[in-house]
Amino acid sequence: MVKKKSKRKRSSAKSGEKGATHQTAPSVGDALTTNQGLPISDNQNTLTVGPRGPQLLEDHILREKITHFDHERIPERVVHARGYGAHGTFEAYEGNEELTKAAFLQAGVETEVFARFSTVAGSAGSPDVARDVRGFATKFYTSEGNYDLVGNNMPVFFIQDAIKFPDLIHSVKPEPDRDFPQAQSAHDTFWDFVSLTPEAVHMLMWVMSDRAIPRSLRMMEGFGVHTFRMVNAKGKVTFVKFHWRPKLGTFSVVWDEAVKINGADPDYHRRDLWGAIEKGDFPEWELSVQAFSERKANSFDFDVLDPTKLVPEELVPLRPIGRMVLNRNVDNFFAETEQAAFCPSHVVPGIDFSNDPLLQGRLFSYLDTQLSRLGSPNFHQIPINAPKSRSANFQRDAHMQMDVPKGRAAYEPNSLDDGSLREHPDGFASVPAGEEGQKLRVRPESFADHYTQARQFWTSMTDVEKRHIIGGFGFELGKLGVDAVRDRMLGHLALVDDQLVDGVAEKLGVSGRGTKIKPAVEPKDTKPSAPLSQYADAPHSIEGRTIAVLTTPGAPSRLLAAVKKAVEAAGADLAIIAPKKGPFTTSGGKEISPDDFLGGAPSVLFDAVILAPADEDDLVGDHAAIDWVRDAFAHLKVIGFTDAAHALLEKAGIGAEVDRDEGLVLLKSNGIDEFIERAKQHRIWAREERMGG
Ligand code: HDE
Repeated sequence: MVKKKSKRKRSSAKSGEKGATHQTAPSVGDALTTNQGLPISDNQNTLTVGPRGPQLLEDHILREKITHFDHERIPERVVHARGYGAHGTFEAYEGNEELTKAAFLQAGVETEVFARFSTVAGSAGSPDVARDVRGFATKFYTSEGNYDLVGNNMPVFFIQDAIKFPDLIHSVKPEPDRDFPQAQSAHDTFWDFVSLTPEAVHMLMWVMSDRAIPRSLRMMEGFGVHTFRMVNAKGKVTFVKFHWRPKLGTFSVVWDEAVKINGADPDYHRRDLWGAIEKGDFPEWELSVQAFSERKANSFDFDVLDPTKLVPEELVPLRPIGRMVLNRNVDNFFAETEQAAFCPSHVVPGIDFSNDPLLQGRLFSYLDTQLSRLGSPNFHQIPINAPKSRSANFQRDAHMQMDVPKGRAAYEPNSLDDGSLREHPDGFASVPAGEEGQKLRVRPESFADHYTQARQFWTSMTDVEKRHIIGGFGFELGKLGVDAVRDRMLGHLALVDDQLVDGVAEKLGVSGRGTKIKPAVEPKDTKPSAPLSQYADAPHSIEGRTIAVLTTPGAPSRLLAAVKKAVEAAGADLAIIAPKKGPFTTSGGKEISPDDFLGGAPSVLFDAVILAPADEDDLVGDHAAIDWVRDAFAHLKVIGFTDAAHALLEKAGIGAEVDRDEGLVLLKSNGIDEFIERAKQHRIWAREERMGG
């Protein structure tokens, strides 16, 4: 009796089984059913007239299955189509009550969250490491309703007014006559548009920097971009800018690596995020705000309502308000990540908007897009979008209504049913900001300086970052077919910095500084701002990274064990790569299975590498192995090697580098610690300079 009960419970908990508790056919216990609950006797064959005859329209089981399949896809997001998400928790720090009355930001409150990271331009199937802005959207399921912080990994944007957004996106998406290139801004229409839109120049500096090719979604910053308002219990209003800082630091891959990763593993970022969460290595970010009064904002020489400007941290430092840990992968990508609907208009009491014209446009756009993408104003009932707090009103009906509201009255006020559903004094109330003026279509003059902050970004970069920005512009402008567009763009860069424009012109092999552009406002020189640089003060760590050992059957077992211990102690993972995927025996006689094989796991997939062949003749005749080593070197990785790897280094053309490159570390008695220490530098930047990169 007891047994029977528990069996029933188990089967009704199976995923995909709807209404299992009502099933009354014990004889067909685990049977597949139609969507109507009809047990299916044959899921292999269509209903036909005789074994070789035509199919019958009557086959409602086939038709239901195929119809459902035919409608499986929903429209992908018009931007940010390629994305990956995970669940987690947000915990608020102490001391935020002075800033905001938002319940989820009060000391110690824990709130469930769902975060989705994305690229902007590519379609849902595009590669992860395309050069692009990354979306960083977080849904907080607070006790006062859902709050969505829908940001990016860069603190500014291309345009100042929402009315330009369709033009911007049409320019970056595949060109409409030929439908290419996919997931790339390296084409004429994008650069045509931005070169005619000087307000884009600051953002272009960010997009051509390494920020646009992150090492991992776990190693990206996030920004709310716009200025928002916070309101405390006494009604005091403060302007805020949101910042997410990753615990692992902000790191990127190098461009040639990005290009190759996209072929070797187009899912590089999602695999990395999913894998880290699966093994309990939970990604973490701290949320901070820059908080300032309207009076202070008026003292800045830029406008805080202009989304192409940031507030340098020297003017307003970051104030940490909480931290987010992502600790659970989705059970079903479509149901959760794909159907997640973020809207900047989803706010809670204590958080409000500013007049940033880009934000104001977004407040309209996201709700509208959900209606077209998810097909119904009831999208808030889909589990991933449903608030975890109470939600109750008299909105009714529409496509795919999941609720079954009771009662006779669907209006407020009413006295027939329970008429207690009324507005509440503690509910959301907009900041009573005084607004007055003429109706007009005009860009504020305070938005007119398009180059000062672009120049500040440039002067805040390390030499390495400057080199990479020049490389980014060089690559993209080099792809253009229309010289006039290229020259116009060079003209903008000339207003940012001479070294920048000369560096890009040199990459392109053109002389001069492009078409002369007259700025609306002459750019000013400002002090550099250290936090704008990724690498000026990067953490010294290999936490969350993967180190690969390339070895062969008969691999040195003691070395493998010591390396594994050291790598794991530093918070990283070790991957063993061998010529073939099958198991092999180490020098100690132990049978091990490699994590991957040479042809399937190029060195671009790893952060630092070790060459440890069993014998010095091993791998020297293997082109894949030689490419593996050459790429690791060219991508500035730290390379540990054993004596037996000398021949392989020679074959890869880097034997002579051993004496002058600090990233080539011989693994002898203390070599492993040295290897780990060097790998913590992320890359050997001096090598790039030496190689003229
Ligand atoms: Fe978005 N944006 N956006 N955007 N955006 C969308 O909404 C839009 C902008 C951002 O993971 C769309 O649900 C307009 C800035 C993220 O699901 C759409 C304007 C920032 C995501 C839309 C902007 C963002 C989106 C497409 C200019 C950084 C992905 C699908 C006024 C602060 C959210 C969707 C997710 C998605 C419109 C500019 C971030 C069409 C009109 C600035 C992270 O509604």
